Amino acid sequence: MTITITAFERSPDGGKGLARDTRVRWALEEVGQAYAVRLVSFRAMKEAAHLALHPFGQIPTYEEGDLALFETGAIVLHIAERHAGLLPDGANARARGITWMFAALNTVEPPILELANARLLEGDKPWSKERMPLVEDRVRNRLKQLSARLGDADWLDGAFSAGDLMMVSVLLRLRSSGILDGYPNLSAYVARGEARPAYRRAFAAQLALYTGKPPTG
Ligand code: GTB
Repeated sequence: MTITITAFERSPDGGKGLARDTRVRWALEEVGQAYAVRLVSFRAMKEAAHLALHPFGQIPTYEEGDLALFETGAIVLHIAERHAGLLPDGANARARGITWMFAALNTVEPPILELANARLLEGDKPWSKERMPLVEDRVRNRLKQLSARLGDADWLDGAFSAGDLMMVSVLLRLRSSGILDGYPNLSAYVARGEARPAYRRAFAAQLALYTGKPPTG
């Protein structure tokens, strides 16, 4: 059955892989599932046809036969449950992998998004300079905790899983801030994720859309 996802017709990052379709592409590449991409403009995202797929008018969405999903956590979990390669076989290890997906989305991503918003949307506010250290501290606090848990392991719980896919995707948003550099094991963890052939294919495919050059990954 054909899988179709949606992505930005014009990504604000010009293809740096930060838009959330990248994590869905990565998951599909990890499990070897082909997919089609439908590009959506910012205007079309808020129109009825897209809102029927995504009530909040965002990308990505995921369609497979008569199934339509939104929210990258739900989409990646769906892919991981239907195909081998993203979650271990044992019930407990599987539950732990899913726990890391939730941790990435519910505990680590929120302060990172707060920082991105503080910089991009609120940087010109008179109170921004005073607030910024607080926002950065919240990110550092999470990174310190995550770094302590990861230690010198390659992945968060044994073999690479959907939990790592989601955590690396979330951490990548920090790259331009330089904050990750203070946590060498997390920087190396992100680099390991990016070095995976499936990630490289996913990244190359989205980049090609915005540069017009064919994917090389
Ligand atoms: N919780 C949802 C999920 O995980 O699926 C969040 C989805 C979401 O935020 N989608 C964004 C969107 O559609 C794109 S990814 N935004 C348009 C809108 O809300 O109107 C967020 C994003 C966008 C651009 C960059 N960038 O260019 O750097 C990075 C991240």
